[in-house]
Amino acid sequence: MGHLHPHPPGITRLHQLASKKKQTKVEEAKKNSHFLRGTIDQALHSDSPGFEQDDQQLLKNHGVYQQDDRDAREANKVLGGEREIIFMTRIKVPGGDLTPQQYLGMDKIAEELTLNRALRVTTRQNFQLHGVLKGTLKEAIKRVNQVMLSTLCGCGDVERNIMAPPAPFANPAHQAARGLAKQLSDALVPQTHAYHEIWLDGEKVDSSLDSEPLYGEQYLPRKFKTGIGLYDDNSTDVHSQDVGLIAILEGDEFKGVNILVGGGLGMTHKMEDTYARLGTPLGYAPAKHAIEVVRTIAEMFRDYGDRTDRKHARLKYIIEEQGIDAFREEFVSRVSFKLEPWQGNGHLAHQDWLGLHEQGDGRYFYGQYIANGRIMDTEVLRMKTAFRKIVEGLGPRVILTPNQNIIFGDLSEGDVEKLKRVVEAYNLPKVEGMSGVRRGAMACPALPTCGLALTEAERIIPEVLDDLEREFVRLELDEEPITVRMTGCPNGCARPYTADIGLVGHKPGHYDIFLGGRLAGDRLADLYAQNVPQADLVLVLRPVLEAWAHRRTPGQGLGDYYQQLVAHQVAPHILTGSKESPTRQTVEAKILSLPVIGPE
Ligand code: SRM
Ligand code: SF4
Repeated sequence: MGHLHPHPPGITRLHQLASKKKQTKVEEAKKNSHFLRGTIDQALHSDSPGFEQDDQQLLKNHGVYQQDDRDAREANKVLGGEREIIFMTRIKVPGGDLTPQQYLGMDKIAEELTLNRALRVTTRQNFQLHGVLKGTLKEAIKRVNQVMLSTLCGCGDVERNIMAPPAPFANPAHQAARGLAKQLSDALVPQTHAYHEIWLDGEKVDSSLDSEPLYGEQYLPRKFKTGIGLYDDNSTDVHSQDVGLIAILEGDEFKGVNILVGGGLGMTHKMEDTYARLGTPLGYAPAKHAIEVVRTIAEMFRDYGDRTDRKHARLKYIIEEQGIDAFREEFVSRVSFKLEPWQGNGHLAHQDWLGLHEQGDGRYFYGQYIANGRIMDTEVLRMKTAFRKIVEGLGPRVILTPNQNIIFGDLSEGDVEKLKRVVEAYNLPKVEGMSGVRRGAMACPALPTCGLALTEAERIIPEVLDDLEREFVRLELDEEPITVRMTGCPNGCARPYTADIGLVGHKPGHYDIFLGGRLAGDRLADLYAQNVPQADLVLVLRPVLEAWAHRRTPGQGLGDYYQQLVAHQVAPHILTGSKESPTRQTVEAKILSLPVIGPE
């Protein structure tokens, strides 16, 4: 650990925090864990319903979260029962790319080994299984590995799943940029034997023989995220990543990457020193150095991240507090190549890739909408069965998208016809006729599985979207492309702070409304209204929606229009002067006081 380079005099470099605080308990747990072993194996084979605190922390690095069914908490309390412990496992899928066999393997695992029989596509192109029981946790992970997938580093203080633009275009440059996700994933995976020993019955290795050249025995100070984007497809939200790589393609060649550092969205209510932040440009590197770029930044995070306070232990705080110049100096001193200036001045665009598209090799891909990424069968929609039929019948390439949807790729014209018939037969949601708000909506799981949720998100968003759709139809805005993202707490798992409308759980039944992000994902939203009851969300949004509908310039998106209001000092914080929930009267008064802003 601590491979710090000596600083030549006169050069600004990063410095370690001069904190006298002790390292956190999680750091202690990692340090004492013998490379992520802890007592996980013993606990797994014991009668205890769950794992001890330290093991719970270590388990995250194995892609496992101990949770409980929060719906059942009250009943269990009243009836004197214990919490019902269940496990979430996160399966890493670099770039979201799956073979048909992998998809079908995951479908079967979900069917046989989870309580809700569902697969969930996450906002980082992974799969999550919810409601795995302790008795079958090992079997679940074993079977995930049998289909050549892994849960290692699904969560925890390591490099998380590497995201990539999901569209499977045949162009070699595009393929190469997407392929980088898998290469990075392989290059940054931990070397410990613990995972194999515990879950795959691998040979027991003396932990003194283990070593982690990149991570060290304490691993990273916190999670670390990398996403690859393209100027014409920023669905991976590169600005919200610790490292965002914008791939520069020229003809058939993947030339290099513009590098953003220090993005991150998590924050905590009432803690102003926690905040969402967009990545800052670091420079440009030729594609052949992309792995070294990410590895070096991970090493710098390892060496300088704050191990005394987990809320402060993200790369974004290093960049914000010590400045990009110091960071760049240090980076340049560590890498083997010359960092070049940022290339070009391209603008990012958003894509959801829903519906049918040509791949460029005579074949097609089809993006299928999934509400909140939840692939399951219900009484009204047998989506999981339909997907199984498609994958069994057509053997397509399968790609999970950063918008929680799925792409079936490599389809011939005949396959497309068959796929369309399955879509019809199972009445799967189609983009034709789908409102903009629904199409661009995402919500995090929140209740009942997420232990950090303050409010509902995934379960309530259908109602919220119904309300919003009615309003958008009334204002003839229903075809507008827009992102609406909802989370059950301020951690930002559905990336609400870069959306046009972000709805963030504040206290049960109440949400903060953020406005002013946009589809491109390159601008942070502002807090517009605080602590709004769910039933009043549309009412509180109405003044801005009405003004946008009637007074915007042609084609101007909601986020852009809102920023115009901000520039004219009409907003921000129309309603945030008071800590109280806004009442109907205050909202109506604001509507009346809102000045007319004409087109620029
Ligand atoms: Fe997240 C924690 C779900 C993407 C920021 N996130 C959690 C946990 C594991 C709750 C916990 O720690 O106990 C949630 C599990 C709930 C459940 O029942 O499934 C959870 N996060 C998710 C997912 C499943 C949301 C989704 O709708 O898909 C996403 C899984 C991604 C993946 O497959 O790896 C997910 N989380 C994100 C993102 C978006 C992204 O990465 O693009 C963010 C914001 C970006 C960032 O990291 O800044 C995000 N999650 C957080 C945070 C805040 C971190 C911080 O810096 O403060 C937490 C809390 C924590 O880590 O302590 C968190
Ligand atoms: Fe849980 Fe909050 Fe993330 Fe939603 S945003 S999944 S409530 S941590």
